[in-house]
Amino acid sequence: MPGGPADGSSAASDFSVSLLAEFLRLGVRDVVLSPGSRSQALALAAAEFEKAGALRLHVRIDERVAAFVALGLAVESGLPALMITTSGTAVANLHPAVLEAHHSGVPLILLTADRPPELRGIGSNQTTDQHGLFGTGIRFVRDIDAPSHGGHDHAVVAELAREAFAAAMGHSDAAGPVQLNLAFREPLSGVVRLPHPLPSATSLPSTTPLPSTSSGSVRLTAAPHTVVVAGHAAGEQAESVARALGAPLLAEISSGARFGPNLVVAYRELLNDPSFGGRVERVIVFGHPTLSREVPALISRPGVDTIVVRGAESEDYNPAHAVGTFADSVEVVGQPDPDRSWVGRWVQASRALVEAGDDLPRADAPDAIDGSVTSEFQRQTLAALRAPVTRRSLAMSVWKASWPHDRLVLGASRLIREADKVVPGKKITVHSNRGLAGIDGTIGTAIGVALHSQADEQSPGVTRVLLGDLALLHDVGALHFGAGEPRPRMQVIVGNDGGGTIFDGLEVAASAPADSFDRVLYTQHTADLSAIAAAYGWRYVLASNRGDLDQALTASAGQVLIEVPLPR
Ligand SMILES: Cc1ncc(C[n+]2csc(CCOP(=O)(O)OP(=O)(O)O)c2C)c(N)n1
Ligand SMILES: [Mg+2]
Repeated sequence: MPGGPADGSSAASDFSVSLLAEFLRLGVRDVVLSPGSRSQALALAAAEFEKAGALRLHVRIDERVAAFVALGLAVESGLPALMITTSGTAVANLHPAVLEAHHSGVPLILLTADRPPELRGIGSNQTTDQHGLFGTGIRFVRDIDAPSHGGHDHAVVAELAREAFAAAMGHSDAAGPVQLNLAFREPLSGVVRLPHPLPSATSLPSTTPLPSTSSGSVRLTAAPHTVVVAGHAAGEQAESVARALGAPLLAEISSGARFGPNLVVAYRELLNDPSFGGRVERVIVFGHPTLSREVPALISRPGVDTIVVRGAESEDYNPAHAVGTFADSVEVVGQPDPDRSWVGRWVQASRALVEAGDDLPRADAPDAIDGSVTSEFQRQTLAALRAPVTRRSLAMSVWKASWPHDRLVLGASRLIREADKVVPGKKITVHSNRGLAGIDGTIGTAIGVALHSQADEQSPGVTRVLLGDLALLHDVGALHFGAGEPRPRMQVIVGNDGGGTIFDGLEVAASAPADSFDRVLYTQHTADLSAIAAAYGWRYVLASNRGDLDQALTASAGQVLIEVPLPR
């Protein structure tokens, strides 16, 4: 240890142990890191804590992937993961996940290593202005000078960790990302001395958000022509409020409220119908609606009274600035709408619309009386299995294969919308990065979700990721697991239509020159997905028909990339 004390210790390592220990006391369990010199004290301390069984460590070479893994861990656990990086562009690579966490209210604690002040601003290698790099996308940032030989004050370090943890958890504001920019001087690491006993989360502060202030609480009574909208991450309360009001429930696929007797799957069509959407007078919104144009159009319509119940998001949902009331919480008082025909008509009309659009070839069961299997039935079954996969049948197959112990992560673009249009109610955990709806980081996020949901070795679940081909290519580096990294059970299901076909549905597809449109929007590719799978050690399945797809979806061991060819 050049320049260090004779006992091999270093101020950098002692400080790092103290800081990580305090985060462990606060309840943090997962640490994600990418390699680097300046951050070595934090990284080596994390490695020793992992060996001692005090935390789970996840190492990724790409900071962008690593930060999305941390985001997924936090989405699944409700607790911030620590994200450790070295200095320079490494820190900038955290930015996409930081912005997603900021907009969707997901806790994240960045520990970014830096050079001390005397080495900044003089052209030192790998040194930039890391304080303020994330601008307004961060809840809390502290620039901490390098720990020195004289030892650090444990109380000060503990207070720093507590402040960062509380800010990330949203104890006084919305939950989100925080940054501790930590300078380190030489020697950058030394002997790691873990505390005894090892820290554990005995004094864990509440991990649930603080109760909302009573001033922001709104009492709701049933009123005619009300609908409840459940956007992303709305949570189960949206469903219970819809039931208590006797109102139709327009629940997006990642709302956490897509179930129950009042669910209206075909909400887009019905909102466009004057005898349904045209009659709505009051809208109660939970979560962050992003998947349709119809919901914001409804709220923007004059005469519609909207109440938005605030969730984890950093911004209040307010299309056309037309929302009349924002509430921190709601309570339903009184009886449901006595006119059951309002909700009944929505639910029935939705069912009829979904059934009418059903493109699945049916193999009607043979007459159950004698159990005989007719050749006609066999023929129909075979035809159903051999039918090509459509976006709709892909969404339905993935949905049908998934159960409460599984996790489903949906990429941004067409497939989440297609799924949102058709899948029936089912209480399964669905995540999608809807804070900014980026096509980046989908696989990394899903790996974080999978790692946490399968942390208990008894957990039987599998995490399925359904995404487009460009979203896959964007985050292909997330498929890489370094030696010794835990590999969760995962199915990455890629609907491959050769490029970004969501743009085909926009007005520009008709107005722009076809060749230019293809070059700059569709962005065709011919990447060999089987070779990509092989390169990263994933199994590969080409599912060209519905039978192959259903078979692949039910074989849940290991890591598999399932390619589903789709027409443009
Ligand atoms: C990081 C990021 N870059 C660009 C976009 C804009 N964008 C939205 S959808 C899309 C194409 C997605 O293509 P693919 O994943 O193949 O899905 P498809 O539309 O073909 O179903 C793009 C580029 C985005 N949302 N996020
Ligand atoms: Mg595509």
